[in-house]
Amino acid sequence: MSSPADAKSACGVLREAAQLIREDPNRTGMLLSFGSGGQLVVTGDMHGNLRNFEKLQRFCQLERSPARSVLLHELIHQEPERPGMPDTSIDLLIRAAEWKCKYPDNVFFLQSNHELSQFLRYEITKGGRSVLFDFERGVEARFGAAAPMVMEAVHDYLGSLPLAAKTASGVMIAHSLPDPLRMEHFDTTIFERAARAEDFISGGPVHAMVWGRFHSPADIEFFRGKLAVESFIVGHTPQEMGYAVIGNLLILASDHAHGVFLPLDLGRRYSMEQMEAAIRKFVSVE
Ligand SMILES: [Mn+2]
Repeated sequence: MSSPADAKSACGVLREAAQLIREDPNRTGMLLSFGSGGQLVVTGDMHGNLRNFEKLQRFCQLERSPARSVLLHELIHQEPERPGMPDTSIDLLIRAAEWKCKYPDNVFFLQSNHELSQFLRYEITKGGRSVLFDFERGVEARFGAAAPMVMEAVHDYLGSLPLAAKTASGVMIAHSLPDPLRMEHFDTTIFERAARAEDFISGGPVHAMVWGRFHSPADIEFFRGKLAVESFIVGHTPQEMGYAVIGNLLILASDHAHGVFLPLDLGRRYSMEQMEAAIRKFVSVE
């Protein structure tokens, strides 16, 4: 268990990160925008994977790469190694928040369904396991009596997250896309305005955008036209081999040994083939 001083410093970084995220100069409403300079390193779901996170930090070398940015999502809710083991993904969340505080102009985050569920306290069950309960149990294991205070700071962070990012070259990055049946009436004004309470719950655009699954190339074409973008990069759908390409949608996974990430040069346009060729495996990083 960590000391009360650790709990205090954890709360400090989570709250500072939340404030930086809310006041991000790259942000309008729920959308982050990236210009045409430098590189953006895009990841898929992380789910508490500290090993891949540390590799990402070594690859990014933000201490000497001011023109490189990195975009992360779905940091929390880890599959325990064995049934009954605690979920320790709070450690990754705090480490990532520290990275943001140290490099506020280079580290960015997006909302995801697991983080939104934790924020709303809507339980998700995975193979009969209550993931919110397991996460909170992990925070208790780490911080003991100070756990409720840490959970409040986690809550502040989770409520601060933007929904998507867009590059000047027309790539939209989000945790997922709305379910095909929700695409037609999806409220695209969410990308220009602040979110309201009803946007986060079922039927609202924040909820829809992080929970959708099963997109056909035709669905992706429809949504691409609706948002006037070239292509999408998402996470959310597990990818055993690290990634998948469906039409103009690239799905990345960063939460396991075959996980990947994608360094995108913001000054150039990519075909889907070029994007696929630029994918890096975590195993290739020392
Ligand atoms: Mn997800």
